[in-house]
Amino acid sequence: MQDRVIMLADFDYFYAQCEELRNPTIKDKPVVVGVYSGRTEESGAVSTSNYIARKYGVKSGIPLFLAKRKLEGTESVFLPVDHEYYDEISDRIMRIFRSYATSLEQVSVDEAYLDVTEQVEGSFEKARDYAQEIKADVKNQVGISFSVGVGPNKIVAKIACDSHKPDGLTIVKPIEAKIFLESLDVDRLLGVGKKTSVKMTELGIKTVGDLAKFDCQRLIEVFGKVMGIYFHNAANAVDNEPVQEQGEAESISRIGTLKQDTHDLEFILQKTDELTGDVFREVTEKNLSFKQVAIYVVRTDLSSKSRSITLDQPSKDKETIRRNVRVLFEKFLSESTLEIRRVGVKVSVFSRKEPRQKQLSNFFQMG
Ligand code: DCP
Ligand code: CA
Ligand code: CA
Repeated sequence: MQDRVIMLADFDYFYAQCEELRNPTIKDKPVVVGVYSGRTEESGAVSTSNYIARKYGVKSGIPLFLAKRKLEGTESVFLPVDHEYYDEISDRIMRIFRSYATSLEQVSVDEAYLDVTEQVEGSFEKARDYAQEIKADVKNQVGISFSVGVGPNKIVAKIACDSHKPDGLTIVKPIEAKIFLESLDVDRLLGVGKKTSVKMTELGIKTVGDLAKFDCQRLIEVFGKVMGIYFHNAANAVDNEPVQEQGEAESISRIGTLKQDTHDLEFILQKTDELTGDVFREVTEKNLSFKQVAIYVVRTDLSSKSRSITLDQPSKDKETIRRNVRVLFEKFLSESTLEIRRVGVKVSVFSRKEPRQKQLSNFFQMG
């Protein structure tokens, strides 16, 4: 079998980078994006932060009050998460990725595997230029930077990507893959959680190299057949999992800013018609039927709301989206007098053509 060339792209400090994109004046300051739980002004947790804030020890998961304390005396900027906005940016980048790869597997809002074997004719030399080309294209079109790992399979690509951030590009050729993994702690491997890692320590396995040398039969006895074989192979940099689409998207949406803030239905519908056109094009491309139509609204005071309608029957039809968007806006405008700044159209609850394929990741629950 010809060696595959697999890329993992992971967007840099993603939520915070999106916020910098929307407001470049905050770029040189510590930026923290968090989920405010609402109980007190400062309760909640940090979702992520830019690299300036990270220098002060502010990272994902820590309490917001602690982040505030660490950044005391700086010109820090704290912002609430805006998932619709990040999803929209993520979708745009994923669409660009798709044009560069034979297959694309999106694993989260800010991460995707690309199989580019054909595009670079199996060459890891060409892969370097190719990755740089994709980075430049996304930077130009969207304005977001990301890190890339290139390897002969998904496991190696992922770890390669993690090894150099932000704006990294790390290439691990097939012949280097085993040595590249050897010195890492086992818990760097996907599927080695806390419990598994404790068990491995008991077995005297600390590094991926230890795991690679460990008797495979023993691994199967301890972790079961599926995971035992997976661990043995992964540690030896063997991974034949294909890069494959994770079923269909959960939803397809577009958001846009109105030319001026307004409360006028027809003015708003002009904009949503454009958005509906784009949503419909993607629905058609992917040959999907949807059962839910939703609108998203950002008002002048920056508060955001969404409303949805569930259809009786799955539909593939543009007119159905338009009609329901109109109904939703008529109702929404009659309930709220605030002017509207941004609007979005979303369809979701897709009928699947076939059931999702069982993924190896389904087994990771046991870790
Ligand atoms: N995220 C979150 N809560 C966490 C971890 C992550 O809400 N505990 C969100 C915010 C991140 C996004 O997921 O921007 C992607 O997570 P990553 O782990 O990839 O981290 P970042 O993209 O923020 O930073 P990095 O540059 O290290 O990839
Ligand atoms: Ca990231
Ligand atoms: Ca990520």
